[in-house]
Amino acid sequence: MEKNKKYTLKVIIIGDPAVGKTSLVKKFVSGKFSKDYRASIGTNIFIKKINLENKIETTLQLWDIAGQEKWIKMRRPYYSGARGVLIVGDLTRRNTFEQIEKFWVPDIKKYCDIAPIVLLANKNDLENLIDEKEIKSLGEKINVVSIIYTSAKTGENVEMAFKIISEQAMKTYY
Ligand code: G3D
Ligand code: MG
Repeated sequence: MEKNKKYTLKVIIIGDPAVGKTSLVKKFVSGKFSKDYRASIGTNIFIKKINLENKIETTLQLWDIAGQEKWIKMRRPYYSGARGVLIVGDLTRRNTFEQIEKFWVPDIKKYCDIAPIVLLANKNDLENLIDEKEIKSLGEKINVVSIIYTSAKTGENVEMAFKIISEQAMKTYY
């Protein structure tokens, strides 16, 4: 960790279609973002400057899948170099949490094993159909650093979610 160096943190956001990945990213970067569409790998990359507690100038690079989540052919460049992973489930659809364990975590293990994971239980503004204990036990099983209930609609905990994954991602430099 060097004081004068500028850091770029690549953070990827994954999860089943329509869980709210793009909405969360857009809520967080609101207005100040520059968007970079990379058709070749089917992703949007959003950039935002952030201030972490250590005061080191840091650029957050958020990778969001643009298109069909499970289909993305270019998995390696998507995952490669990620220092943090946000996995999103939809509190109104149990299946989206089941898929985290069955599909998304094996993918992470394959391509970016060491990156810290934060689990987001999104759409907390709607009726919550999944028991808190189940989500907690999923989080323990897949070894997440944190579980956060969010709403991209109301903005609940959105800042906090990105702050936590950024702090965790920064630790991978230590
Ligand atoms: P994705 O990027 O994971 O595929 P999107 O998901 O961000 O495109 O969101 C899918 C739909 O869910 C969108 O609805 C979006 O507005 C809605 N959504 C996302 N997050 C929340 C949330 O926290 N609360 C509620 N109530 N809705 C949310 P539409 O109708 O535009 O397709
Ligand atoms: Mg999307």
